[in-house]
Amino acid sequence: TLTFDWTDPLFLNEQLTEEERMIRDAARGYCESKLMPRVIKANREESFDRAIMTELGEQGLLGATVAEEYGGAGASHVAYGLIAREVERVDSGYRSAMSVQSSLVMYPIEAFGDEAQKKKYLPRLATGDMVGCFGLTETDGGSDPGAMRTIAKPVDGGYRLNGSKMWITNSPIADIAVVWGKLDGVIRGFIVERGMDGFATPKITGKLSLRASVTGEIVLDDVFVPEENLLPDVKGLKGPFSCLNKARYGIAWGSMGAAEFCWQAARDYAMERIVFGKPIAGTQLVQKKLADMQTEIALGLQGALAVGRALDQGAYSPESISLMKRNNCGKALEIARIARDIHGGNGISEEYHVLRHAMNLETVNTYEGTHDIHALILGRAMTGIQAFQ
Ligand code: TGC
Ligand code: FAD
Repeated sequence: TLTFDWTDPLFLNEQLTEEERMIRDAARGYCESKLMPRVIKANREESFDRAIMTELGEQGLLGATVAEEYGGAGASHVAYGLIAREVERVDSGYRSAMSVQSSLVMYPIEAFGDEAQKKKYLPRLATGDMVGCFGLTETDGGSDPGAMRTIAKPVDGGYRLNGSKMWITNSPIADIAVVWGKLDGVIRGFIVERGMDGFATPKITGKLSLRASVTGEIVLDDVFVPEENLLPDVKGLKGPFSCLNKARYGIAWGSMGAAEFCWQAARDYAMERIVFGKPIAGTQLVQKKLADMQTEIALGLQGALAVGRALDQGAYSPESISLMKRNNCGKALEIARIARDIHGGNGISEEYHVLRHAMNLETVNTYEGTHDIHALILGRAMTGIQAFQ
């Protein structure tokens, strides 16, 4: 018989397999003991500790769904989502570093690369020995990646790449970049390696969000990329969008991890904080806010689980992913802001973490397709009318 647990009101725990629970608990242990103690300093100093990638690799948290023969964990999409939730419970920036490596770098190499590329890159990406980044967005409008200007020209033995990418997670520390550019007008993926002439990755500073993650540009100044670094098995926007499906799905879980942290912190704070002679947790307004948080999180997690189970059965539905990415990011941001409010003045202090989460979630609500872009994807699927242009 199931008994009511306010932290898990819709019995998520019971719906997981034994293996998924083990992966979740191991991830939680690592995140609490190793990531949480570093996050305040990292956020304050706007710095990302490269060693985290190696640690994530040691813990088996990179490329969770990638096949074991290439160094991945061969785990379920649900397990991947549970990892994202635990990492983002600490910080969305740490989850970014993990999900870019797993969904946006390892996944396209596994899905669209040839055997030599898989053998060369995947095992080292899985251990965190190598860091990757994903270059799709450009300065002139990230929402419309089809308008990209990066081009590849065929030359003897390979291609010359010219262009630039903006807002690229991990680029300043990346050893390789999966870069999307147009070859004869068709979007193709290229694996660009650190050290190739003309490849530079300046760091973007002054971010007020996702400060514990390193973000940069990618500058491609006539970079020669050999033929063997072209991803052979995909053409068109389907390439980058297939990667985004995986990453957006992970974000649907991850954002709920950040929301859970904020909700439980708000609940604990409200229990302790005495105002007008009683705990604020004993006021109707605060209880309603906590109940709203609990409800949205429980529903958001169930939705993410449903999409994960579908992905594990091979069902492929980008619109379901858009629905959950949009909903969970929007709800998490709202929850973080209200948790900040419940903390009163203390809520603006780094010590309480809730405003850091709220600031991070501003990015999470924007990258991988903004809240409104996902509404347009859903609107198009419902009406058959494209409202982007
Ligand atoms: P559209 O005409 O809709 O489609 C063009 C072609 O792509 C195919 N396609 C998909 N394939 C697989 N999965 C999906 N989700 C797909 N969506 C579209 C489609 O079938 C078509 O194929 P074909 O063969 O018919 O040509 O394209 P559009 O240009 O009208 O696109 C509009 C829109 C808004 C849907 C799209 O551009 C969009 O999603 N914009 C948002 C861009 C975005 O999400 N950027 C993310 C950058 S990466 C990032 O933010 C990483 S942060 C990570 C971190 O730090 O954690
Ligand atoms: P724009 O496309 O200019 O959008 C601006 C506003 O206009 C938004 O509110 C949008 O919803 C709205 N809008 C746009 N079109 C329409 C329309 N047709 N109708 C109604 N409203 C519309 N990209 C990568 O490729 N790789 C990465 O690793 C990566 N990491 C990132 C890390 C950080 C910290 C950040 C901030 C961004 C990252 N991005 C990355 C880029 C991210 O995906 C883009 O910022 C995002 O897709 C939005 O693009 P944009 O910033 O150009 O905004």
